[in-house]
Amino acid sequence: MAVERTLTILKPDCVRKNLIGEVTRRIENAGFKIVAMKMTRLTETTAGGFYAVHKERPFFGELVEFMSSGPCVPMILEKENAIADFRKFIGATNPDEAEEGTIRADFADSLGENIIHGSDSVENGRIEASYFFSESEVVAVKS
Ligand code: FUP
Repeated sequence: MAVERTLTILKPDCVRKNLIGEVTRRIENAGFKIVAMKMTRLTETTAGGFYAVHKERPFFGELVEFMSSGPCVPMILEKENAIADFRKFIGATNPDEAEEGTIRADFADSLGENIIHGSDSVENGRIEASYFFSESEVVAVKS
């Protein structure tokens, strides 16, 4: 299987609930290598840009408001089959539908505030990673 990269964001609810450490520990224990990481705060404009694909959807306004409501922690993660494995690890978008033991099942309150993001394809992962990180901020990590 190919080594892939995925872009995750520990969303503002994750930060507010003091879950950065717990979620990061689980990410590392699941075998994902963190190759870039920072804390930042999106503005309504940058949050809207990140989720531009959803701009015609009825939930877009709330999504932008939530994603810019406080600091978040984006990371680039590397692992074999990272895209699919990470989506499985975080669980379904709606925490009510997320499998037991996943991040969203364990920690998310609602569909709108669901703790964590994970890229849905290698190509989108690349685009999303470049939204937060320059090349010089991505490090080579030995396994
Ligand atoms: P995901 O790929 O799991 O992050 O889910 P989507 O790209 O479909 O949605 C992005 C974010 O929009 C979700 F994390 C939460 C929000 N959303 C809603 O608030 N309502 C919806 O019906 C769908 C998504």
